[in-house]
Amino acid sequence: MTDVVTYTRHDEIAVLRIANPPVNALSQAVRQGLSDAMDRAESEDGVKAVLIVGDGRAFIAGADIKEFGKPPMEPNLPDLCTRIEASPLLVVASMHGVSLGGGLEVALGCHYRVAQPSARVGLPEVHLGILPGAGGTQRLPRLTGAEKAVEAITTGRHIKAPEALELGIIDKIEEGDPETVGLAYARDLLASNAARRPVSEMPNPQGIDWDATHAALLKKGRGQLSPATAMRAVQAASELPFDEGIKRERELFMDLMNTDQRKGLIHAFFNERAVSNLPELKGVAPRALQSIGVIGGGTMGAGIATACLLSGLNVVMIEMSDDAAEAAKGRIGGNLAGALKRGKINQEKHDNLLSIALEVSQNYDSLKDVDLVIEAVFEEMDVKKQVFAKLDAACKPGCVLASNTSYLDVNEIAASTTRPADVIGLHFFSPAHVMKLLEVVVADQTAPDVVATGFALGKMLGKVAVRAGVCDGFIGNRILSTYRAVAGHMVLDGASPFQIDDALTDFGFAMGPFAVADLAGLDIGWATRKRKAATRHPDERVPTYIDRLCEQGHYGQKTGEGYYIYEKGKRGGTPNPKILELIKDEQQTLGITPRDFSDAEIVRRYMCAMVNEAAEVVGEGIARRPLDVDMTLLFGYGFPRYWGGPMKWADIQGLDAVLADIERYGQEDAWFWQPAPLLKQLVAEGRTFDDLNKEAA
Ligand code: 3H9
Repeated sequence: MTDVVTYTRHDEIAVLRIANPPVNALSQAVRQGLSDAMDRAESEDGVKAVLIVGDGRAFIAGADIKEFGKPPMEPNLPDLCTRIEASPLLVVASMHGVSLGGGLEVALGCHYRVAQPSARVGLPEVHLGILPGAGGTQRLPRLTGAEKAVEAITTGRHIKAPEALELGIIDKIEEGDPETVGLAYARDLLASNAARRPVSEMPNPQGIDWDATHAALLKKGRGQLSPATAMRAVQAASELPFDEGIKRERELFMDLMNTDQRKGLIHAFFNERAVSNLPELKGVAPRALQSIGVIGGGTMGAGIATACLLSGLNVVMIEMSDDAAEAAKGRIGGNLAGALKRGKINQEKHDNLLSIALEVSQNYDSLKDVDLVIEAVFEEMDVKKQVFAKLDAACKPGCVLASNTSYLDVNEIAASTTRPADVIGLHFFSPAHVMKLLEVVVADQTAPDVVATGFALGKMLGKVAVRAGVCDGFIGNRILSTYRAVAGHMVLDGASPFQIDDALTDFGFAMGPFAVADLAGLDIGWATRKRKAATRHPDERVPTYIDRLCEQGHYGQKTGEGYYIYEKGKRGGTPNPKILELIKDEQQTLGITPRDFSDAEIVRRYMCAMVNEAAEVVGEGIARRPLDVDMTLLFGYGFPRYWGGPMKWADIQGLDAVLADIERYGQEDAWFWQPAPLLKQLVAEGRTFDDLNKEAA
């Protein structure tokens, strides 16, 4: 036996307790321990039943994801589940916290399942790019029917105990200490002579329209393979005897295990957690946070205030006039009404947040007690400096002064106060109560405990917080402006914006860059082009055809016309034929003969531009690690999670191949395609971005 599984006897019942913190993942030692303990229970006189329980906060959170990609170690999990189910003893699982993936599969290998009312179960493997590979796709549908199993397995959602009971996944709900509850249940079962009840012996579930479901899942997954493949495994449960179904599940599991998508999704899983774990903050305590000031109640400020209120923080919002204050209250009220509608809060909480936790004031003195204040006013340096001067005068010593600027120099803002060590950038993404990304922008003089406070706030708000240094656009917007630029170059050279958008959504992006531009408002890019015109390098290629559309007052979705035409009441837009005419005019003026682009070339150029700029950002220390870039793009820019992020994508392609393409593109446009020194260095040393992540850990 191993020390992560303990064995105790309670008369006729052997209790197998798993203690593998933090979440009882099924490492080799746990699998071996369970297998040995089953042997022992079966060999000891007088044992009639086995009870499996988990120690700490969960029953079992699944297979040990850290073992993926390493050589397999016996006993494997599918065999362990079969072995448990085949036991002549009565086997019971008592579940608390989460039972996920292989954890639920172990429970499904047991003959009976009892759970705490607060327990949650699920098969979330598709989010890791794989499928339930220890019998889950064969046993779950025998309990729930095929349709419900397909839904649960392809969404990977957590199912609360009452619903799990209704679906037949568990047999009983009972509150109390899991071991006590499990023992009582096992005793009752023994007393009533309950028979062993192997799920594998239950009838095959009825079939559904598999091909239609498969096609729908592929479409919904935007190229993600695991949900549609997992469905094929459930199909096997319906059509094949159990043993053959298990074999089919194994084949499909191994197919997915060998995909790049699996590597990308597991990279995302671990780095979503690692990103907020900064070595520099070890041992640094954040400042206390109870009340937050928000300056400006526009869409961004109202979103930030909503996020803070929903996380239990008090908010003092500053607006400039009665009308603006009313409008801000209305926006926050609208956001909270949405949370109420979605069941995130109840009516009483909703009312309290609006009437007690929120104060809207026109007087900066109202900020005298807040612990942190976030400025979300107009994006202009002079305006920001005026606000920070007022904050400097009004806020208590130790209050953190944050700017939500998306590209302005936080050092300059900090220098306009008497306390630059307390100043930081907290860059939220709109809508701020929904979007997960928070860039924590650290200026030259920001104190370590202020950085720690930025991360603590991110955690309280349920955000993925990423450390960024100061530069124009920080991590995300700086990289965005580069890959946005290459899309513009491809349009000038002959690819249509619509082909580019389609190629990139096929690659897995939530939206293409031109549909995004329409959503954000074409006037924003227009203003930036005008602002930067005077300082632009003569070799920089900047398309101006879209300015013609802006001059006519067409700014994208908000005016009904942009790259696409938007009809009221319809979702999405249809390509605007005017755009192609405007592009043709510009090509003629510039003497460009348009050429064809394949979708693959479009994606390659777009991604190479993104990776090259990202390598600059890491090389300059704006992002400390490649993983910081990956998480920024995943959580703020709609980058497909199953690629893990642009740096992971580049590692998978091979950095030498990416560099070779950048150098080749550089023969056409040497100004734009300058290989990043870090990329060249890594290729020369035969290292990857992931090597840098590991070195920084
Ligand atoms: C599977 O089961 C395959 C089988 O079907 C077939 C096999 C043949 N392994 O998230 P947290 C770590 S696939 C290893 O911060 P929370 C996590 O990295 C698996 N480590 O806490 C973190 O480490 P650190 C299917 C794991 O309370 C720490 O635990 N199961 C695993 O917010 C705390 O995690 C899943 O996909 C694991 N399985 O959430 C479940 N799980 O402290 C994945 C967690 O060093 N896990 N860790 O950063 C989760 O969804 C959440 O972690 C959970 C806890 C809900 C459990």
